[in-house]
Amino acid sequence: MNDDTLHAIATAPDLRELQALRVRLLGKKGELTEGLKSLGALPPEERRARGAALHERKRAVEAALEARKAALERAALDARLAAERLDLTLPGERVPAGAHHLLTQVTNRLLDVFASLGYEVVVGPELEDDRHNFGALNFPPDHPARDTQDTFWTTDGRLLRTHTSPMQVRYMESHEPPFRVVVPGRVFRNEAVDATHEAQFHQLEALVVGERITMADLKGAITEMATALLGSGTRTRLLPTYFPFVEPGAEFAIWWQHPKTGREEWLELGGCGMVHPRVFEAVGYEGVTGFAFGFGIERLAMVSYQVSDIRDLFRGDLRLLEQFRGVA
Ligand code: FA5
Repeated sequence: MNDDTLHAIATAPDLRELQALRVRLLGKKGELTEGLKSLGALPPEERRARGAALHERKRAVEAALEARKAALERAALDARLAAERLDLTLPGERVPAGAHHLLTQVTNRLLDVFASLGYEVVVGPELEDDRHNFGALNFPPDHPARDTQDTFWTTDGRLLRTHTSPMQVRYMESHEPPFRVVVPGRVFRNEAVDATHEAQFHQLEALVVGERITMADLKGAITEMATALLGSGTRTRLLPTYFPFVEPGAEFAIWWQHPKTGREEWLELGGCGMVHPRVFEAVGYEGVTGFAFGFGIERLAMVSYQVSDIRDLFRGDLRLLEQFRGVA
């Protein structure tokens, strides 16, 4: 045995090799064990010297084995600690949270405004019948006003509502005045789709009925809404126009300063007017007056947030959705 043995121990690559060396040297039939066993056969003077040398050698081998074992175990532990290293200073993984669509945000903002003005929020069916969408709203059969609101029909004669106004009729059929209600919802039209027209979009409708409700109340309600949205001093404008279910009828606009361009301009929002006597007749109301107005939510959202193409609102493109997280 020579220092090659100690070198082999000191450089054993792993615990298995080290154990093999231990067996080869110190096992039952190991080199050193055999050497010690054979001492008995030696003459006494030689035995002492040889015995001392062998024991010395055995201690050296044992110490070398222990040292290498400790080194290999420490290296294994270090490798494991390095592999399992946990950096508690790293930022956590972000769980992406959803957000409301821009249209939902704008709608909720509007509903908050109307709730604060004392309006009840009601919703109605998107699949309507001719009577509620047209007939009771004073669109006679084959009247050209129907052409402005072409829509999709089911084979049983029902249709996808073209505006939220049918909820005026539904609400009045099942409630007694006085009341103020506001109706958000999706509507449909058979339109040639372009940057400002979709085949489905959203409207918000308001209806107020009671004794001696006047056009001044209508103008006041629109101004109150505009003020709540845009601040005090906001001006509103009504321009006469025709809708079969109101008389007089008007389109309304808000004078506002555009939030991005800073330009002051009229923002045309929708239609309004005093509820037509024929509509009251259709629902069996007498001795009351009322006003209604309705407008496109996409239009308000697009102008407010500079969305130039209405189709972008419905594409589900994350770039747009993320841009308008929590804005309204
Ligand atoms: C109506 O729908 C009436 N029901 C409004 C009304 C209510 C009048 C109560 C009187 C009393 P109009 O068809 O103009 O009116 O549509 C109202 C608004 O919906 C428009 O000003 C516009 O902002 C929006 N709109 C209409 N067509 C589309 C479309 N294809 N895509 C997106 N928005 C539209």
